[in-house]
Amino acid sequence: MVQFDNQYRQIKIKIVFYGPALGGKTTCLQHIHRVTDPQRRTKLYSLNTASDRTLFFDLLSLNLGRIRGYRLALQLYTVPGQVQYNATRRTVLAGADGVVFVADSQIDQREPNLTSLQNLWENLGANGLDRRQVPLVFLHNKRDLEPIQPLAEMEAALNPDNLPAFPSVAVTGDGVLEAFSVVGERTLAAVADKLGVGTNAQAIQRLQQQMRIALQPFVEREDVGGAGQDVAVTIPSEASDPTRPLSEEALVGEAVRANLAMTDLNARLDTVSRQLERKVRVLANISEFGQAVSNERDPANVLRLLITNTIRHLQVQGAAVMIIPSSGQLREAVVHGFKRDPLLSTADEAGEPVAIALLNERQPRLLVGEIDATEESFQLATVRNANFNSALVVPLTTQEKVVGLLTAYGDGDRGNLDENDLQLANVLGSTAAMGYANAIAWRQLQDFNRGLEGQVAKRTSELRNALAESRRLADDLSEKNTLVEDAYRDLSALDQIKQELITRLSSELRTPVTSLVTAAKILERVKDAPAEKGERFIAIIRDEAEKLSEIIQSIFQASALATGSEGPERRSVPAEDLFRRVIAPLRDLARNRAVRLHILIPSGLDTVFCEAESTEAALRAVIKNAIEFSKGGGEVRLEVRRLMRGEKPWLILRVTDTGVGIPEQELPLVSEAFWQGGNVLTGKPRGVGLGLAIAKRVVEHHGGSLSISSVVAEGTEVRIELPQAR
Ligand SMILES: Nc1nc2c(ncn2[C@@H]2O[C@H](COP(=O)(O)OP(=O)(O)OP(=O)(O)O)[C@@H](O)[C@H]2O)c(=O)[nH]1
Ligand SMILES: [Mg+2]
Repeated sequence: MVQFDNQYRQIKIKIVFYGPALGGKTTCLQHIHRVTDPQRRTKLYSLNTASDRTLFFDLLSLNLGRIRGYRLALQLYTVPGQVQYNATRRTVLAGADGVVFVADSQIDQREPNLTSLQNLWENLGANGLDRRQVPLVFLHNKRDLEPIQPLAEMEAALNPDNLPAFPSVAVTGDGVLEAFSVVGERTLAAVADKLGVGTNAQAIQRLQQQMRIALQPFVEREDVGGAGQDVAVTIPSEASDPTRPLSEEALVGEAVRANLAMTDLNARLDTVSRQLERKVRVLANISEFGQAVSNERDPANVLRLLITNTIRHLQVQGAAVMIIPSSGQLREAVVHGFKRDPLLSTADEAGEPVAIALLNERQPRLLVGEIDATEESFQLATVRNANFNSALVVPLTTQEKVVGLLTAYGDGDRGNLDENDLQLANVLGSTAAMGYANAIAWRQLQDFNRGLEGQVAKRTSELRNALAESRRLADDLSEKNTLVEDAYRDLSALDQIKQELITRLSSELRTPVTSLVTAAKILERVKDAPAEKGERFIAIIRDEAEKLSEIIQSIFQASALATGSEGPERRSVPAEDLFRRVIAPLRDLARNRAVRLHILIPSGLDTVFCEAESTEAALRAVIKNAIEFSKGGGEVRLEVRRLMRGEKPWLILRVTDTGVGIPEQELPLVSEAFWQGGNVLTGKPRGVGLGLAIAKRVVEHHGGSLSISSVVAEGTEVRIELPQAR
């Protein structure tokens, strides 16, 4: 009779190994225990006598996984075969869902086999079980011994209904699993309806498949249904009168029940210790997970760690980690068990993904139970439509900020996710959320640092460039400064020259103009005076006017030379004519000043290629200067000679005087415009001081040179060298 244990969410199916004493029942269970996956079975509980004869029963519980959220446990019992333990046999047989009859093949066991089978029918009846309803298979055991009954004989005696039967050798295990598989499958099929899978052939097959997996020898695998299972046994209570002394049979029954209860307790302890072991393992894994997550620098890896740990610890078939990127729209980052998360890909009535509504709740939630007409039911229906049975959602929150959502889905075989699973997922989720935020912050810090380094490098190079530029500007500035200073100096010099020019011009011009005006006034007044007196004044007027014209011409010449404007065209002038024209106007001046004039000009000088007028004026100015600065009775010499320099003829002129001479320190200034030796002269200076300066310019203009040497109080020599040809 299938037992539902709601407290522990277990379904227990009972299969009893029945048969004569020493037939090999316990040996069969030992074999099954040996070859099944340790993760799927409990210990083998045996209550034996000292000689290993079963006193009460043997019990082995096998875990077949989950069905409808219940753990399915296949419980294998043996009964004591010895005749005297009938009460015990009956108690153990109570609620059996399937039976394996272990017959002893030895010849001498013919009778005990039949007696035991008869006893089985009786005890089934006594427990209210219909022998035609309870699946039964036969094991003809000890086929390795001699002498044994032929199989056909045994079949004829024990199995007239031709139920499944197997020859076996329990000590080696031959035939045992085959028989057990068949009774297991038949039992599962018989109780399928009670298990809630109805007569659905596929569901039954899956159950049977589960059983085959449970029996698969020595296959180690992950614990898929939670380790260990309870071996709770419901003990049928016998109505008893506490005042009446117990019969022997009742006493045995009580003892069996007490032992069953003890075994049950042991099995539970076993389960609890397994669960504890599992919890410790999970805790260790979680701490390992926490460490891995906190060391992780890549946010994507944190999410991957979260999903693998969720699948591993929750034993779920589907899971997803969704995140809210900076764009704000929730999206899957990692998925397992499907292409798209069902809660994200299904929209609710408002047209929004179901996952968004769950995210906004900011609470871990279980989606499990029955579908009714509520909103939650819509979420559950989404889960069921995706072929899962239950689900959980955990918002990933760090520092009050939701960064994403973790979902996990369990299918029908896994059984419903529960509060424990939710708690575990929450721990994983919050740990991962923290690690995720850390990894992102670390990455931002990296980016920021990189940006900072780049900026520093950029600024440094900008500064370096600016520094170089400012240095260049400073150099430029100092160069310009020098230019400005030079220009300023030139300008001040020019300004000084200008001032001097104005002063000299006004004083130089004042004299002839005053003389002119005075002479003119006198002339006016003496209109009637004798004619010779008038002529004298007219002569004065003419002289002064000439001087004035000379001064003005000098100024023009100086200005022309200063501005570099072109003079008249050059031409070949006969040298002798040139000197004659230079000297002629000076003879009177020399005579008037009582200065002797010595002119030494050789014949055959040929021509000079020059601007006749300016050259004449220049030479005249030099000689005139010499005359004017000579004392009365002094002498001015002009010597001209011809000199060949290479192919080219040159004229060399020396003008010497016996004048006041020029102090050495003033010599360099002599040929500058406006310098005039007046300050060393006693008496009024003559001319505007342009004479020598203009002469020097004119000579240089013609490719020649003018130099001066002088001794104070002895005299001055001016030397002019002038190329004759072009
Ligand atoms: N040679 C041989 N010996 C077997 C075989 N099966 C069991 N035995 C032996 O038979 C003896 C009894 O086996 P158990 O398994 O204790 O028999 P049981 O049916 O549990 O007996 P009770 O508990 O007294 O009812 C043991 O010594 C086993 O080793 C078999 O197939 N061949
Ligand atoms: Mg036994």
